[in-house]
Amino acid sequence: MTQRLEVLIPDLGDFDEVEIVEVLVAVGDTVGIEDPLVTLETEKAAMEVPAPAAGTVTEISVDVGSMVSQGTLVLVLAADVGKPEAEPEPPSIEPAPEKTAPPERSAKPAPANSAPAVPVATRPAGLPPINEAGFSKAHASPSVRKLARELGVDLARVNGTGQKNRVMQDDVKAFVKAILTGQATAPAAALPKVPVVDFAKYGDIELKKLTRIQKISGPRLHASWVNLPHVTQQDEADITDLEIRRKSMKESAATQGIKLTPLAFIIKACVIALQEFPLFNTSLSEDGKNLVYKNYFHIGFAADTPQGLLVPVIRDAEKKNLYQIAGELADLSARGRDGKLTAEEMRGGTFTVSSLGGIGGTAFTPIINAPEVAILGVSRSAYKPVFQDGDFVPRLILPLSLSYDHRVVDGATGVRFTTFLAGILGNVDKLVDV
Ligand code: CAO
Repeated sequence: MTQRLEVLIPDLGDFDEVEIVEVLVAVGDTVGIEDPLVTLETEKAAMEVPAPAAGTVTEISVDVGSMVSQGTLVLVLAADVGKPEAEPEPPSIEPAPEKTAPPERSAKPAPANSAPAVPVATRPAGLPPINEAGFSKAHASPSVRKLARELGVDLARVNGTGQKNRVMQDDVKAFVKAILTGQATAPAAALPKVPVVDFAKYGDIELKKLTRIQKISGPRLHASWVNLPHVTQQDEADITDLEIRRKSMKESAATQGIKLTPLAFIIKACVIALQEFPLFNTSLSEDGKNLVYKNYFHIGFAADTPQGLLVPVIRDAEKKNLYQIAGELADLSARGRDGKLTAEEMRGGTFTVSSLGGIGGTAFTPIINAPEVAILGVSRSAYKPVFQDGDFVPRLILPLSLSYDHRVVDGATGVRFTTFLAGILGNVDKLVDV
């Protein structure tokens, strides 16, 4: 049985009017209780409005860019009734994963229907610090979040015993007890801090705000760097023949409005290599006990935009030919530069390519787009003398830098992958035919 449920913007505390920066659902989507519906952004923080009940979205009344205030209708749910989830709670606003400012938001008394931010006053010794991004993503009700805040517990580290692994009050208490009684060890201590320097003491300075994208991508890059043991395998591919073929195809591609750059060939080659080495298209499960093999190839590519680094995703790249891939590359990167990509167009990637070849460089260490397990970095191709049949001949050499998660891929497999990839790039017929 369903019931019409209007989801309204709750009390915004310090703010009268805020902007909707993301609409995370579409009409027809099924949502679970507390699934995020929209993201709001204030000068201080991004916040999500979660679903107050499980159900199906039947109407959406806001768009990206809409200014909203308390009581504005966000959307209408056909809410499932009759099978209530554990611990029903009133609607609340949760800080969005990428931004954290709960202590600031708690400057005023928390509104009745929002999850109040509670400063950590009594963190028991030995508890690891809270990772805000993980905390806000954890599956728990506002009252459990409040308890975790009070106790200084990082919800992301607590095993949930509720429905769909929802973290319950008893789970939080058991977590603290286990650490206090020595039954569980606290994870590694916080990272040592870099020194804080008063730069103004040494000369004139100016402050420039990070862009929204920089604020989101910075912590994600950092999380990958500190959580995933990176190894970067350097290699080279001979793309002399590929480049001759690309140039011969460039004009006919241009008549279809397509700019055929080396990157389309590289992405195509990566898909073939991933099909041969599916390990590189996996992710570690959250508990680290399983590998998730994905039978689809959604290839992300790093795009340099005025707002910062974006990673749009080419979906089902294995089903697309070179022209289709090149067309999507151009479309996604142009819209990325204009700030017109949707969040959905940057999700679900299984492997990423970061090409700096249009700019320069000879090698670099790309950071894995976790939870993916590998990323290919590409630098600028250059003619080099290669010894062939007793002579040095000029060949166009493309530098490849493959970073992989060493928990998943070992060194021998890493170099087998780049060797295979270089072979594919060296055999252009394999790329053009498929
Ligand atoms: N070697 C030599 N030349 C290359 C090359 C390579 N590896 N890759 C591209 N080029 C050439 C192209 O052929 C093109 O030349 P022409 O105009 O003469 O044909 C020129 O460089 C510019 O290419 P492009 O940048 O417009 O197109 P692309 O498909 O190579 O790249 C995109 C598209 C979106 C990936 C790129 O614009 C970009 O943003 N790159 C930066 C990615 C980045 O920041 N990565 C780092 C992330 S942190 O790890």
